[in-house]
Amino acid sequence: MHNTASLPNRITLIGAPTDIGAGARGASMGPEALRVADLGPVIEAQGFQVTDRGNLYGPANPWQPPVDGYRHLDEVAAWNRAVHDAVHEELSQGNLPILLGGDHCLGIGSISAVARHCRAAGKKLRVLWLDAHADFNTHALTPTGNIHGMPVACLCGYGPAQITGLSGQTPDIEPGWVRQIGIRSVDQGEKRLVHEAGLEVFDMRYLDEMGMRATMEAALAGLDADTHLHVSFDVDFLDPEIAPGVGTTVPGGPTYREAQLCMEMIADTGLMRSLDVVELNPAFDVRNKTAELAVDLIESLFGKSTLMRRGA
Ligand SMILES: [Mn+2]
Repeated sequence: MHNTASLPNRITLIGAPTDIGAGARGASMGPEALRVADLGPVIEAQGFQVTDRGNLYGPANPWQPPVDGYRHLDEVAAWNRAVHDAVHEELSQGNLPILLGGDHCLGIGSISAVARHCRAAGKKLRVLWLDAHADFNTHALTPTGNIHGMPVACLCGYGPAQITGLSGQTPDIEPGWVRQIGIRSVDQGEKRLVHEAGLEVFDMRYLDEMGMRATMEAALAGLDADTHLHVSFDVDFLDPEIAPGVGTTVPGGPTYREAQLCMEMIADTGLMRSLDVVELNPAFDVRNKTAELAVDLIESLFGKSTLMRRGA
């Protein structure tokens, strides 16, 4: 199946330059690093019309300790409201938004907007969460209070009022709509909640045993023309050997070839309608190579195939 022709022709880049939910500073420089690595032109070269609407604006990072298990909750909420509105606006116009993070707490704003859009349009939603971490912590479980470890929980209704139900309904999404891929670091209490909620997790053990192809076949099973596929790409999904420019590296992630296959199989569905690219941290990068790798993989998400295929 090679259906990329059915992707919307108009792509919008939305920068959200903040590290408000992270445990290290620097993801705020992510959007610019992706632009420097030529993200817009690379997608344009594949025949899409790309509009960069610049960066959203939000509160500075006060770098405070957690309060009641949350760091910077008010600031996180403000950033996510801004992201929600921007992403929802683009979807309403029929455009395919790419959120340039920023840390992964911004997935709350982005995916709540997608959920709201899908609810109104009567579309099914499938969320692919490419990440080293499950991001399913709560204030009671979190060892750090960093909200970038909580977005999936918040979207599924486990979180404070300011950052749950942004879509106009709590929970914003059902755990059964999510497929997590590449997971290899989950906190103890978080593990229990992941099982309780019934999240479908394809962890690195699964990937090792089954391979990327079978993993993606399982993660993409059951999609149809009425499904909106959202990809939330945390750059720490990738093995740190190839992607050092992230705040929370975990060894043992997908290789370059495995990551390419993952992206190509998503592209083959022709169903991706929104994308987050988060946690890129230029402060830890080496000559912008992680940003360049992310752009290379995004190019595959938009249909570049390394193999010559009939009709492609
Ligand atoms: Mn993440």
